[in-house]
Amino acid sequence: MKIDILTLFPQMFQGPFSEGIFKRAIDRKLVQVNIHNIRDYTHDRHHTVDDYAYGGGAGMLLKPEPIFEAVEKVKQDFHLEKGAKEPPVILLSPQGRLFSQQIAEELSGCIHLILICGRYEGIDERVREHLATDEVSIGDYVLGGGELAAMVVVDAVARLLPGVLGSDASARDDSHTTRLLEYPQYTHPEVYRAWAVPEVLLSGNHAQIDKWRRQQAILRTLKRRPDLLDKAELSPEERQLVDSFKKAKATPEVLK
Ligand code: 6GU
Repeated sequence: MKIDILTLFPQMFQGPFSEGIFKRAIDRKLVQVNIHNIRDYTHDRHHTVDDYAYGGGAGMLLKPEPIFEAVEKVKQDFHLEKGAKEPPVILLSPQGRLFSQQIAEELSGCIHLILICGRYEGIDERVREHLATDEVSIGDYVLGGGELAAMVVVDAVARLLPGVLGSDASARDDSHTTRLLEYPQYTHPEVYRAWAVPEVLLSGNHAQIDKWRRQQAILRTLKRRPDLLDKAELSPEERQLVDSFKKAKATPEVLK
């Protein structure tokens, strides 16, 4: 997968892509990330990327021309290489659709992504209307710009690509892929400061362990993110268990 990111702050991307699984994925050419400085696509002497809003109001807006030209350039370069179809052009902004594991999975099927990081007080509406094919937000809070959001999106997408993680099982069993939160996990030592690992995990009985983990995942989701359970794939018995807990006004002991 090739990912082109348009930003006014290319330096911000130095860290995340040079460490850990990301660096390995890039080194192994499973993903190629190119950072483009929007300022490089200006033509005036002062390299102007922003300007006042028509109609007045505080704050500067990102101008459309450098952004259109940057997107057109990276599309053209890729097409010359591959003869590929139009890639998604994703504007990162607090007004976008809320990013989720489902969107990450959807995007992980693309061979080329173009991400535009918004900045300042906003962006000329024509970018949104005539250039971006999608607009994504990572949550209901306001960041200084789309850069950190772009890193979040790229991280979530890249780890779904074949071969990026050590084992495909680790991605498949994640919280949110199964639509349940993860069950509690323990490693050595067996007793730490008098806190023992749950006995069932030491039993060697894998059917029991699987059952316990599944139950813990459901209970934890019910306690922390009951909204997720509506969409989770539960067996009829599990669904009944959840419904009975939900109906009970008193908090069951297991949920405390
Ligand atoms: Cl994508 N951009 C900005 N500026 N703020 C955000 C966001 C994006 N997602 C959540 N907050």
